[in-house]
Amino acid sequence: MYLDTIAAIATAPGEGGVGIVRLSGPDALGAGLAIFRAGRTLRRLDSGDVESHRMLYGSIVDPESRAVVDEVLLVWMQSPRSYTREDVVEIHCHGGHVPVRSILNLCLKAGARLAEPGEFTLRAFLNGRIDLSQAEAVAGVVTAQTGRSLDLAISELRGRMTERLRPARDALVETMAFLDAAADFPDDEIPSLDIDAALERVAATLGPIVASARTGLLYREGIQIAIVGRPNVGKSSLLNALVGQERAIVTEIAGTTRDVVSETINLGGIPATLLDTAGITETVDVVEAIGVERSRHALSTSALVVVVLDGSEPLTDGDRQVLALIDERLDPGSVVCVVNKTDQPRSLEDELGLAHAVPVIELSTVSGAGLDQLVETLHAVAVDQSDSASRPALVTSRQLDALRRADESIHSALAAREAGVPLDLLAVDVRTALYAVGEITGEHVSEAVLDEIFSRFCIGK
Ligand SMILES: Nc1nc2c(ncn2[C@@H]2O[C@H](COP(=O)(O)OP(=O)(O)OP(=O)(O)O)[C@@H](O)[C@H]2O)c(=O)[nH]1
Ligand SMILES: [Mg+2]
Repeated sequence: MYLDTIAAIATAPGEGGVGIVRLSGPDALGAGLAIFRAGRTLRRLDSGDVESHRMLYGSIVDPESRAVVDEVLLVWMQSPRSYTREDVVEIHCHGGHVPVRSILNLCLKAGARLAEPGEFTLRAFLNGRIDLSQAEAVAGVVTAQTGRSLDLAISELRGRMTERLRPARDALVETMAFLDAAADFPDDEIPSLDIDAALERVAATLGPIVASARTGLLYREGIQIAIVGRPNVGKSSLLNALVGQERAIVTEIAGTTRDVVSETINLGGIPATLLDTAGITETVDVVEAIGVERSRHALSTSALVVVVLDGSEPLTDGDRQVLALIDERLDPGSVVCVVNKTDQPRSLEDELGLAHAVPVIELSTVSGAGLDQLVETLHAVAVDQSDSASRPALVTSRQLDALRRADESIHSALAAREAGVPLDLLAVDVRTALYAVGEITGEHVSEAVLDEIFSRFCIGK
């Protein structure tokens, strides 16, 4: 347990119905009571007067000036039955910048120290109340961008990932123990272990988790989708139609969009960042040329690309250039083709001459026909890309990285078994896998990684 007591504003900045100042540590109650006066008579309380997990009505009073700062509710949550497992005091005051700030200042004067970002959650982790994947899920709950992300974050908060990893972890620990014993006491009789079966068990547990983690990452961190095409095909109109407001400028002049315009939408629960780009064309205009360069960059860095064609005109050289770019640099699973302006008579050829089959959606940004189908297709392609039909597991990229390493090490161990590699060499892979699994649950994790994780939290969480 830590010896100092921390304090922070737990609610979001700005005005709200209530604001909460939170204290955690051995002196949380002492500091809280130093500035709290109970009831309408402003009676000073001793710690003996206070019951855990019970709301008290009263006021916060500045001990120096005796001025009443705000009318509040105070609750003490006695260790270990609290968020951090330490003594926690929460002061619920009127929401608004001034009361919460003043109360926080009084807490600091009463002996508490301002909390670092994520420090409450860090203490919950270090005191063993939650594991690391749960701590990261707290950040996921706080920063969830769609309702679906929030659902996933909450189930992760209940410790689903650690639970799912347990069979793999147990089998790895068992195998490691066996390998260590075999190395240390080569001549002794040690209980034998079916190593292959144990390794298979690990692989069978990790495989589906890695797959569902990829989908989870999609729901949590979202996907970037570039809208590309030659000038004037209706890229900006498409962005506006998908966003539902006039975000980008639309005119009948080719070359209207000069810079990348981005906007995030909720794509069936996936936070999707749409990039409207400048029409790709050969140009001598300096500004336009920079815009085209940015379009190419967006095209190459986005996970998904929507190529827009104008259905009311035959294919132009400009279209062919764009289609060639698509053909050369992206895997076919990441492209959706849009034939726009279906409210006009069709002049575009049926045969687009793409090297790979890609979904083609006909729509009109003017009438709105076909837009729903595009949204469905984009969602399906995005999920398909992460190649998992199972329920997504919410992970951070750090966790996904550790999962992948564990998975790779196990497959390398299985291959080594098949090749008849000696047992002591196998230990390297097994240890790597065990370590990687421990990085997710927080059993093996360096101080630097912890700092990195918790610094991403807001103060007060
Ligand atoms: N009839 C019809 N016109 C459309 C449709 N979508 C866009 N347009 C028109 O096509 C023209 C170009 O639209 P934009 O959205 O600016 O095209 P863009 O691809 O962003 O063009 P640049 O920014 O120049 O590359 C405008 O006059 C739009 O009104 C559609 O579905 N039907
Ligand atoms: Mg445009």
